[in-house]
Amino acid sequence: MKHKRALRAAVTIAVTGALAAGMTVALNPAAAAGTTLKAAAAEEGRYFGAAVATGKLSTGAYTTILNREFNSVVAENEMKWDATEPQQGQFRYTGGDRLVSHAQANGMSVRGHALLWHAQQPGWAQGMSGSALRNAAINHVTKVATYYRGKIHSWDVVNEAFADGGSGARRDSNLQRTGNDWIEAAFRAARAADPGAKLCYNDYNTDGVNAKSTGIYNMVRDFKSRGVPIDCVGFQSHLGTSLAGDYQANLQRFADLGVDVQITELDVMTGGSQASIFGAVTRACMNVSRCTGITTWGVRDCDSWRGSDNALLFDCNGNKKAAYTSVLNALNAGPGIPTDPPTDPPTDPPTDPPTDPPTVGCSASVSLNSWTGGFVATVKVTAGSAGTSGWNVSVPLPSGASVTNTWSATATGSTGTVRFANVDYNGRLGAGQVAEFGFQGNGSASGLTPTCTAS
Ligand code: 9MR
Repeated sequence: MKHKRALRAAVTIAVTGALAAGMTVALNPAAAAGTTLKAAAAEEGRYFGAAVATGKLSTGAYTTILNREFNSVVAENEMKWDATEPQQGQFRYTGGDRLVSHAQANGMSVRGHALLWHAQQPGWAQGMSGSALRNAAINHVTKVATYYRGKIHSWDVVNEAFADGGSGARRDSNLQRTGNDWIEAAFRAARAADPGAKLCYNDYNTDGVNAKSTGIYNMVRDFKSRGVPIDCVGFQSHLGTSLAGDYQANLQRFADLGVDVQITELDVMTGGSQASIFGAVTRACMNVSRCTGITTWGVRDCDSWRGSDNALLFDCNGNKKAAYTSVLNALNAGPGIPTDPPTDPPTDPPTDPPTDPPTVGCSASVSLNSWTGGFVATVKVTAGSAGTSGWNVSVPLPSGASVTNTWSATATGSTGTVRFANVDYNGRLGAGQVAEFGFQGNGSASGLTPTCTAS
């Protein structure tokens, strides 16, 4: 992966500010592009998955695409509570087993979906309440997670437990009425049953920073602070004709809590923006190092629960749509924010004694990840020989571009020349030391030329 990143066709614009005049533009050669979704995702250490209705595994046209393009599967319905425990205490794993065997035979990982949910409960559970329901629910988690122990990459332990709208509160349900701690009880039971599986909370309408996603964010933060075992958050991403501008920032804030994030049920309303929305979601995942994979909720348009929305990457004849190409290109473009340390060649000290006076100040270089309508810039600040006690980086933005979000620096202004000052933990740098900050924006920001001033 490092090799690929080092070779990636990224344009790095390195501009020295106070250190020297001039600009270096380094263009790296392109790495071999993945020609399937799974190959392109794998080159970035991610999986690319599909929800599967196991009844379709015997349809050749369907399975051909599934096996060629995807390296992760999730059961569209077969591992849900009504399917796996149709009568209390009587478990049925036929559908789930069929999917697991297909996955194992074809080198695919399996997402488990879903241990507890207010919907698709068996009739016997729908009629229960109180401690009887709580005990039955936890028993269900234990039994199913134990049965599939060692075979599941990530489990949706709890699905859709938060309310829509502005409350940010839990959804009312028979499970919720057993007590607010039902979710953590489920996660603890799942961990005990299958310690190797990543344990996820999964929900929809969480495609940006909003009341619902913030309610979930607060729960995850609370779980992490109290040691409740949670490893990941699934963002279903059943999308319409537009995408929240802070989709990536929302993923990132969860990742910053110390959990992985996954796009778990992606599908997008058909229309002019379908391909670009698919691409933007994929780029967002690539740009968040803890975004470990993407799953589309079905394979071909006609397999989708959304029917006439034609919401997937393949048409009903199995042809690749424009949305497919958009996703593949975004996977091949890789992350805009490298997670590995920079691989710049070491600079050897000069053999002759330097004739110039020692350099002071600082320099700044930008690496840019752009897409239609937006960008993420990562800025590296390098201290000169005198070190810094603080720094300021000025970045003139092209007209139409604006900064919407900044990390590890404080921004003054959002359009025109934006000034970024160090925050308290990254201003003091020794000679040659590096600090990194970033910002995200709307519009196009190609050709940024930052200037660094040290104090
Ligand atoms: O795709 C699933 C469809 O076949 C079922 O009829 C439906 C029943 O609730 O569930 C669909 O999958 C849902 C998933 O389990 C949870 N998130 C929303 C999905 C689409 O409704």
